[in-house]
Amino acid sequence: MNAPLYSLRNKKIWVAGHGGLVGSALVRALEGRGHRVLKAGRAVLDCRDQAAVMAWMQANRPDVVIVAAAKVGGIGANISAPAEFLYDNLMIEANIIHGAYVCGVEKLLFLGSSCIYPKDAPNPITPDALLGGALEPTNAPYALAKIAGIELCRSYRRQYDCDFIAAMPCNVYGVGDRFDAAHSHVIPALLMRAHQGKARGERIFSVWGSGRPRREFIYADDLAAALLMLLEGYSGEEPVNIGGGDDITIAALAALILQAVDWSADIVFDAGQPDGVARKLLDSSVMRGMGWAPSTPLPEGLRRSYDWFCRQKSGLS
Ligand code: GFB
Repeated sequence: MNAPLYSLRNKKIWVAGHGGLVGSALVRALEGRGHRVLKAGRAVLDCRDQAAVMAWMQANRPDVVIVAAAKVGGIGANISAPAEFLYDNLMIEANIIHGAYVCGVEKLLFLGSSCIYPKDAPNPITPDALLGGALEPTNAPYALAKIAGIELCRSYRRQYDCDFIAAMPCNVYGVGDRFDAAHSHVIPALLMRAHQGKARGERIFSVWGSGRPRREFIYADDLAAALLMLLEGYSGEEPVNIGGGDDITIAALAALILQAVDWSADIVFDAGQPDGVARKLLDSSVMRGMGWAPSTPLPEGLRRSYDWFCRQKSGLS
């Protein structure tokens, strides 16, 4: 193996947002490799508060920062709270990225989302599609905040030579996800709804929208492995796409969810709910070129996520 561009060995690594879906997967990956991880829960540090972020960073002096802290949610959450999706994310990323510059952080990785790309971008989507057209309206505030984060990384790199990079994952799911019928992303929302429908002995599985949109998914631990590879092997101003490699329709996903939950029901589409963007398959050739590939097939990832959800519900973990 080639020597890494940047080694994480003996570095103090702050995972901002360590309790979230991606943050907790990063902590598992980093601690599994023996790295020292700094954590600051929400009760300790509100990342929207510039003075608090600066004081915490100056006191703790991380060498490496991963910006996994964000206000996130599914299509319903984005539609119902556009102000927070824009404001919270702008504040979090501006405070942490500027703080990293002031504190002389050696390497910073900012996490965005595939929804930064125009809604009509040709698939698979390459980073040069950025800002080439109108955004998907259901998540434009979130997307604009994430585009600002990419531009912050790029600008501090250009002006101050900071080694700040940005990664754009597709839809993430897995252990540690937020299960909430109205606000979650599609996988936790449907797993939860199927779980409840089965428990109540129902025969109808209600799924939002037409079932025709296609989505690309990545298991959180596969994403964490890719992110560590990027930290050690990538330095550049272009955001790096990270996707599972193929996409499926929401209708096909719903059928997989029924299998994962072992529930026999008829899938009924609720046309009163939004579809969002029709398709957003990423071109992940940079990651593939670095030798990364996801290792968790979707049915397996769904089973693991559902097992975790059931254990949480029964208070076992
Ligand atoms: O996961 P999701 O909310 O995110 O929805 P987006 C994906 C697709 O699943 C949409 C359909 O076509 C939904 O209509 N869907 C079906 C459902 N049933 C459900 C359900 O019960 N709950 C949910 N949530 N969806 C988000 C963005 O877009 O993707 C965020 O809003 C972020 O900003 C995230 O970028 C990755 O892929 O549509």
